[in-house]
Amino acid sequence: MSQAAKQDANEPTRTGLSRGALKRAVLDNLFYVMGRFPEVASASDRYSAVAYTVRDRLLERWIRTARYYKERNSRTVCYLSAEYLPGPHLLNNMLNLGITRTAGEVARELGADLAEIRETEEEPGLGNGGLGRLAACYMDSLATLQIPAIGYGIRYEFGIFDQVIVDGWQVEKGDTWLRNGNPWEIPRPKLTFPVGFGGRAEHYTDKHGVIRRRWLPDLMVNGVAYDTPIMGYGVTNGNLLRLWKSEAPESFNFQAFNVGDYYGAVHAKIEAETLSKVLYPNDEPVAGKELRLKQQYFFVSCSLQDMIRLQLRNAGTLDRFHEKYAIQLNDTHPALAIVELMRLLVDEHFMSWEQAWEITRNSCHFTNHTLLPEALETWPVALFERLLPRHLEILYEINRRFLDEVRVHFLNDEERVARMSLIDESDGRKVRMAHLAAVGSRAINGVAELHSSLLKTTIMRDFHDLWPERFHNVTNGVTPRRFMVVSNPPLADLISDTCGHADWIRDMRRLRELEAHADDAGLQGRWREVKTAAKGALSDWLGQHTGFRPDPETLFDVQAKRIHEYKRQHLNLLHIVWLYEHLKQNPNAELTPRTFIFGGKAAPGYFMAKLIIRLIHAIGEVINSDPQVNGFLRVAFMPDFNVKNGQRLYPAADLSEQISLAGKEASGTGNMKFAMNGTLTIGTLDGANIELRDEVGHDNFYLFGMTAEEVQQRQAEGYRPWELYHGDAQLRSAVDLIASGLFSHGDTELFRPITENLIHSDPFMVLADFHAYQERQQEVDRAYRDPNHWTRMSILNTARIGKFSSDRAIAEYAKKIWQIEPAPVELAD
Ligand code: GL2
Repeated sequence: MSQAAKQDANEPTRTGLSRGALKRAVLDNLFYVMGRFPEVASASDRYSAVAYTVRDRLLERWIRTARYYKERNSRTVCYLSAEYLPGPHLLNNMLNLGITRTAGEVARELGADLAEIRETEEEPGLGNGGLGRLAACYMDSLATLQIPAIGYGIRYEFGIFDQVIVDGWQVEKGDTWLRNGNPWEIPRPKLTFPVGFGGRAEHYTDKHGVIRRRWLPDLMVNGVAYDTPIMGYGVTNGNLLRLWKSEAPESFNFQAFNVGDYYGAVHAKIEAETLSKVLYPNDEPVAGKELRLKQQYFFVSCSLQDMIRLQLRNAGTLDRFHEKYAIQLNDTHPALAIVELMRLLVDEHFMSWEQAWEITRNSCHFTNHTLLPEALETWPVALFERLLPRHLEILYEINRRFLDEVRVHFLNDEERVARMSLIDESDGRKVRMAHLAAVGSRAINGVAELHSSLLKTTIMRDFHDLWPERFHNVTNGVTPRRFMVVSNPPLADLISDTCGHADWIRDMRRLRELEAHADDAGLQGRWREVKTAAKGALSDWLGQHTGFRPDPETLFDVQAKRIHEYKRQHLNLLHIVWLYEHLKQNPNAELTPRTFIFGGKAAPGYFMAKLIIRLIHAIGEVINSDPQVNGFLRVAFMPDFNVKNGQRLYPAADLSEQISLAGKEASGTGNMKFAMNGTLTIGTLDGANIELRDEVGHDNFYLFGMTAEEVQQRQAEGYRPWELYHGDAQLRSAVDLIASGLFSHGDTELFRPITENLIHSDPFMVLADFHAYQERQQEVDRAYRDPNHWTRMSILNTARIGKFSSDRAIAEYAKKIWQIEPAPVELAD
């Protein structure tokens, strides 16, 4: 070997992880990719240079993984989701590569600060809330558990809006997350698939003389792949998040242009590009908008065509498609996959109906995420037919065969047949997407035990009667990498120190080792220091962004989630108003000083939710400027609650509010993120709260309120909120104080929709649970005054939270639902 070659071999590789290699790569990227030198580089240039450095290292592992999976033709999970909320990538990727510390040192050597660099990162807000964030947690765990997986979705140009607060009102600002480029994605302009809309279906005779059916769409759109690598923690495996962007086919433009229809050409281009422009900002959506149906079909079709391409390349036939792929439908948004896969197999790959159905039904699995009737997707048949005429025919044929099966199973029960049909005939004809998803899937699951059992007895009851063996529960989980290690490094270090290892990050059950130290005064002291520091950091941030800096010595009582009446932010507010009155009347009352902190976006068209945000601010304005109560009571609102801001909140909270009406919140995942960070919960027996309370211990959880069963009973008896209002003086006076105009400069109209709704209809039974809530809050108040006791409970919450790791959830899916094994990739040859 020549001297030079020897020297090369000793040099750190281009993608080395040593300090020297990283430093050289950052400088190279700044120079060659950003075209800058350090003295003139902006924060955004520095961020990009560091991000490209990390990305190169991901790519090496990711490509190795892709090659390995291809060689083994590994069974692969295809997670189909209309939403992903991954949060900022940089620190999470550094953590997964194991270079956080070294990267921090390199940044310092280059005169930069990693904390400042991370602040400049825009997060991809490609989802609304829990459901989208769950998809991101599952991508993290799939890679960490070394399970081959592709996440398919839409590359929205505008994600969830940015929330700003103006005069106490939510104002939505367009989210331009791509304006500085996106170093994490790799565009694949050659990897595009055509997607049709509209037109008609017709018979034709093929070259063998067989009469077939085909679709002649009248609009074509292209889906272009954009790939983002998703690394596992501490492993070489890297999976793929493949998002589709819509574009107009080139030929379309030219055709129109040539006949002089310039406007037509441009219009067609715009229409095609509109498809992936914007995320619908409704969490648990109500509206049945045409563009949304188009988006759903668009991403589902691209994804299935991609899977078929890969399978044909690897196996040469589609006969064993279902052995290769486990498709997971994240709610009904991608349920069209069932019809589209049938169309592709039968019309385009000439498979028999029976074989195609066998493959489809053995490939798909369906997760339901909500029982709220208004969020169950249906589409008017007329709209469906106009956009997808051939799919409607296929859907009718699926339905015909399915209903025959129902008739044979339940003789003489036409009412049941009508209830189960894929078409709702009761109020205009509508396609029921949940029924389609159930009929076309091998497995159906809910996301917490209560939710899964309610599914079987309410909206999916008939399906459970028919196919009980298809029903499962997989309780949600969240990733400890992002929500502990990245969000709260001092807590992660303290835990590792106490346990003597960091293995809990991969095996969260090992957090139980903390239990033995829960009474240890040394640990308790350090635990409190970590919490207080996080509260200080949150206070500083709030001070900078809202002008109000809460006192970190007060109890931080946090409710952060989408604003929705069923989540009952207004129950929290009624309690605050009651406390305020109580303090005014009893200035010497013994009370723990508390700061109530809210965060969350309201759907732009959801009037009541927006008014609740206004009310939070209104109450805050009055209370925060009343010197009589200021030592004890304050209200803050964190604007623009998203993943990044969530990471500031979870470590800093003392108390987490999980107070939805029992039976309404399918699971909730914020509850888990708070508890991981040593936050105690006040909550109802709803969603995953029930399991969380069982895990952390009933003594370490503040339970209140009706059970789901009691709620049903109460509703059946006829719920009369006005009787509660008249019968409880404290409750009445809290509602009246809001109605009086005290919080609205004398305006008695502004909040009337809220107070009238509570008194006269109260669909989420706020008044019924008020008393129990208030009592439990008094207990919280007392308990917080005993720091050792409180800290012990806090430690035990973290110690016993292991079940709620998304690693556990994914391991359950792998075993119970997908029957898939890990495929570990080695880095070194
Ligand atoms: C949700 C549920 O409301 C929530 O309780 C659950 O934790 C998540 C994830 O399973 O799914 N359903 C839904 O439509 N959204 C949710 O957050 N948006």
